[in-house]
Amino acid sequence: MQNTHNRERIGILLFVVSFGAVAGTPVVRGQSSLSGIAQAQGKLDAAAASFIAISRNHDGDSHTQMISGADKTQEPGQGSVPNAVDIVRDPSDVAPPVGNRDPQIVKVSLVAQELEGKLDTVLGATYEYWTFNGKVPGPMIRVRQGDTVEVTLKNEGRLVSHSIDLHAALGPGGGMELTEAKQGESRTFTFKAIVPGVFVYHCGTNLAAQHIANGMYGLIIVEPPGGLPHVDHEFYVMQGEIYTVEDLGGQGHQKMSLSKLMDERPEYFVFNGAVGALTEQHPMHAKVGETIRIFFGVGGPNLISSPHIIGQVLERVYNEGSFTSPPLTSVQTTVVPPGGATILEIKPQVPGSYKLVDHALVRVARSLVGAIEVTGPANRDLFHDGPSQ
Ligand SMILES: [Cu+2]
Repeated sequence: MQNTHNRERIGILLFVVSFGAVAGTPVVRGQSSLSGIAQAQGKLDAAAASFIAISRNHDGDSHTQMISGADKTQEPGQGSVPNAVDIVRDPSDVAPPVGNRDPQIVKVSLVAQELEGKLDTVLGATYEYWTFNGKVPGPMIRVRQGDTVEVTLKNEGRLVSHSIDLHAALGPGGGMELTEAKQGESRTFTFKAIVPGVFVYHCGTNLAAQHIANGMYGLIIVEPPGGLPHVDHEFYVMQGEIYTVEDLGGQGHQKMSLSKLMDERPEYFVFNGAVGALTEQHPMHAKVGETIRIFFGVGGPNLISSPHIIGQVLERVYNEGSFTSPPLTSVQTTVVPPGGATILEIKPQVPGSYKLVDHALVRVARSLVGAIEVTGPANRDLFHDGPSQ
């Protein structure tokens, strides 16, 4: 009952805070920070700015803490697990392009690891992540159409079996049965990557949704012959859901809630595994006029994403991760299902901070936001304050 009550309260407060900030009227504690951030991010529309401000203000406190009803007298970090590790995958940690080469044998080594990781470094929240190679998402695998891919999964976990199902592998389970490894075991299987595209891989061990929610997902890119067109920057972003017993904004170790997982009701939505992963920790950087490619996947496990970059129109979208269909052009917001992926391409012409969001915007308040920081000369012809002359 208490949880239900808190959730209702969060919903009501979120509505009040966001509506108040949009309307520019004084609302609750944090309004000054809301306004400050809205001004600093002047290129954001007001609604988006308010949501982002809710997600995290920058005075070292967190607005989510207040709206979740947590004890405001607690210091950030109190109750944290001392040996928690950073599980965030830097979005610039992209596998190198395949380029123009003939098919070959590619060997991929993955290690299943169960780690106490940092969920929210400001609040000191931690979570027991299950990972491929210690980061969320797992490493990007990048091969050429026609390559023979030998995948070895070693299970270094101490709790449960793990496996890998690659959506690029054509055979029962996508390799899941062939790689199911108990604690301490290592399993290998081989497949031929005959279909090009951007594919999700994930742990398939029962309960697969639990393994995925805990962080066991990644992308495998199967490039067509000749490779992909050159761009100036490539990034790797995946969206996930985290289901904790405690409401959003808790401190210390956060236990997983299987009942919330079954109800498809996450407390956190995250890019690359943790709160602030693509803002405070690893914002993406580019210069005006440079081309940016984001490999974007949804681990999920449950909910559809509607990726959008505030202040940009996506120049190209490789819809559903397909390389055999021509990319869509001039797209405002696209859609990516759980277990699906896409490529988002932009070329910003105006300097500033652009926010990658899921346009189900309340998820920004549940920490789902990334930053693309673009530097360079102003472009008054395209965008400026004040009247036209
Ligand atoms: Cu697993």
